[in-house]
Amino acid sequence: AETYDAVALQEKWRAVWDEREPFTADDDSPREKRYALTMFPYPSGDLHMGHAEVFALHDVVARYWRFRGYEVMNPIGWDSFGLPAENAAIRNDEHPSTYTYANIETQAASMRHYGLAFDWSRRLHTSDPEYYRWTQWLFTKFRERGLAYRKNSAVNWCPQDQTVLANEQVVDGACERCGAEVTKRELTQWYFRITDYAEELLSELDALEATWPNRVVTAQRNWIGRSEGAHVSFVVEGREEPLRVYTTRPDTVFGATFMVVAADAPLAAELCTDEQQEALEAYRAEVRRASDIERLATDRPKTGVFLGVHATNPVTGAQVPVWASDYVLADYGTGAIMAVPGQDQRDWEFAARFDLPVIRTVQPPADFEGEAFTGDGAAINSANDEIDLDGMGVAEAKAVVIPWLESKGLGEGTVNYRLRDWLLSRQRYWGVPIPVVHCPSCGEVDVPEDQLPVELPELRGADLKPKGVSPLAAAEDWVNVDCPSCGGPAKRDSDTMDTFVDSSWYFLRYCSPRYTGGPFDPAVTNAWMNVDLYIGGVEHAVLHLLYARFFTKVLRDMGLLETGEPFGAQLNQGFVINQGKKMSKSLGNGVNLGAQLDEFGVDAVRLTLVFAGPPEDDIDWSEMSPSGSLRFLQRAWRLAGDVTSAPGTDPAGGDAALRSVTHRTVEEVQRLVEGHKFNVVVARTMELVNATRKAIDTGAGPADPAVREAAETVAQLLSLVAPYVAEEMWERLGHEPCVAQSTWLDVDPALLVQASVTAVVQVQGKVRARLEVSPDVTPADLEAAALADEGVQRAIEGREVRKVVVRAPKLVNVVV
Ligand code: ANZ
Ligand code: ZN
Repeated sequence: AETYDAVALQEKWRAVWDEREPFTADDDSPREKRYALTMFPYPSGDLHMGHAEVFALHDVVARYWRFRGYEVMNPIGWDSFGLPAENAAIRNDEHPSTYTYANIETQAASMRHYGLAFDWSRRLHTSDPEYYRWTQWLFTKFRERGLAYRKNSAVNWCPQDQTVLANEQVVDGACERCGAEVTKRELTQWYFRITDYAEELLSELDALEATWPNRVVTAQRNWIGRSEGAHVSFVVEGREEPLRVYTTRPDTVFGATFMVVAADAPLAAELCTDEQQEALEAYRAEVRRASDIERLATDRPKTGVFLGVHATNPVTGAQVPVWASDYVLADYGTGAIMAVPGQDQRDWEFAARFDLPVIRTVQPPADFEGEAFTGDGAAINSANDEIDLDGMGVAEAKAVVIPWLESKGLGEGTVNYRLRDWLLSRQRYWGVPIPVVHCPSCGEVDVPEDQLPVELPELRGADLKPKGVSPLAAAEDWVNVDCPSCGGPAKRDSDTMDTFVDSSWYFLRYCSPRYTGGPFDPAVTNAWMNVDLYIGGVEHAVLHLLYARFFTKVLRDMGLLETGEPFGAQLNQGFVINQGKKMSKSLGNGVNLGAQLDEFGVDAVRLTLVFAGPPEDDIDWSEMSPSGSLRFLQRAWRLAGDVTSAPGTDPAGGDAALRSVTHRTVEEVQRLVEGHKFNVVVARTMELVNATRKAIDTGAGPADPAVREAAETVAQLLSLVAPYVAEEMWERLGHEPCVAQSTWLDVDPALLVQASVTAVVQVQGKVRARLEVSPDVTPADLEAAALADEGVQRAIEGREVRKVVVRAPKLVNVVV
């Protein structure tokens, strides 16, 4: 059979696309706008199979919307600052900028080769000064609004990358990027006050439930971690100010037999008696040496030190000792707890270790054999002269005790969030300089707007290896400046920003990428936003997606954006794996994308990835058949060569059965794409190819206008996944390029009704005829048609018909 040359096709059509740029979005178009966004890549190396998958899936949607008549913006850019690129550059003994921009060019060329429907006119790189100028501007605006501030505290420190990390970047006590165990350091750092938006970030997740993956919504809810409880005040001997604690279980206050303060909080030293200061200091030194992994390990024995003071339990009047320990966190709640060992396992273990009393305040079930009982049950030991909780369940006891504490001035109901402020300073070179000058007389001074960007100095030849202090601090010429306020000698802030700051607003910049009056043109951006579909990896469920939502809300409050939620719908693709395992260097099971493309062609690889299964599922490449995909594409392509009617032929009057298949396919594809069932779109396209082939070979014939209609539809459907061969088919069918800009078939509702079904007629259990009948044929009509059939008459051979069983419209059974 006739075949095409995939490589030759690719070269031919890439030249046409490069010249025509068919996917440039028009801001002023009267059409309804749709914004398709794929997470922009880090420029570390060339594209890999994972990129190939996500871009192939994403392209289906972008191209489909275009067919549906929307003005589609489908931009691309690079998240080009940051640790991965910087680390790779240092390993290769290159300047990060050389390495980064070379990789960007490689990836851009691969994307073009891969035939993606990107709008190249909107391309951006976050490491370009004209981009990060606005990242700096945003930082300054956040500072004006009190949303960026500097504070000293114990922070997460990656000893490998020699930089601080945000809480979001610490995964199970290890650095999200390099896997090293994270330790603590006391440092003065910049923070974004994301906690101001905790409630809104949480409550607006409800509306996203319908269109966001469940696991992302859940991960964000857990990360924000809202809990309801109370603040309770304990009087401390010899101290005017009470010790306040945050508790989610104020109902257990009768069982509070000791108190624990975070060892690394200043409060611990404040409360500590002179005699105990030395012991406290020794303990704090020990705590600082431990990593978070050790600190959080549940099987680790509890440690702590007595502070030498007692507090009064406000409901029992008992004198309870105050301790310091590292199992209480300095930056959560008030940094101090009332310990209730009867109901809290951590407190139980602490009490056991230091021999402190336990009073149960919830009755465990008779068969309970554990230590602390954390379940629901009747309150016990929980009464004094004024209040009696005994017998109440947890919820009821809470509802009674909170107003009582409030009426006595002993506490108040409150809401708490696990979410912490976002630590954004990084002690690394390859990032956005923080636009602040430190002046001995004026303090922290913003670099004025007209002096932005503060450009990152090149420092060619300098040692950029991480040393715990940003390499910028050693760049004397750069770091020493005149104070923008008083003109005196001052120093630039030498830290750079977390890369996640760069990616928190890039989707806004895409809307007006060359705008010079601000980070984006509000009018244009508001016309494009929200992003209608955001496709990317689930690893960003908390970090990037939470930060981007935060930025969007702040920009809305600044009056620059109308929307407070950036991403309408979201899809997380699965992984491409090999032989059941994640691809990795150590396993040697990596699949090289370039080699696959060379062997099977772009179209076949893309089709394979989309057809593999639901987009959320992992794809095991070893189970895929790109050569099978290529054979199918050849089959589809041959249809175009067989059609003999002229382009523009009116399909009305063509073969009704084939037309019905074509129209039903197009109608169903609408629902399939919107429902992200891209693999089924491919399956339906395959069915349409089969139906068309059958019509050409054994049915209406190649001249029938319905055959042209079907073949043209195949070309359009295929262009969603296999753009090169689709373009070639379109040309062979006598059309001008590009198929992606052609008009999608207008579905005729009259053709959606199935025109006919096949009824099988059996005589004595043997099939003797197949009749094409209307789906609504009456049993009587079907029986008459069956008995009138020649083949059936021959089988009856004049014998007497004893019985006719009719199951309209599919089956007739004749018994003689
Ligand atoms: C007494 C109590 C009794 C508690 C009980 C729990 C069970 P969430 O739900 O995460 O908000 N806590 C408060 N501040 C803390 C801190 N800085 N570091 C470590 N633990 C802290 O957890 C709130 C509960 O965690 C609080 O309620 C407190 O212990 C503890 F049967 O208070 B609870
Ligand atoms: Zn000054």
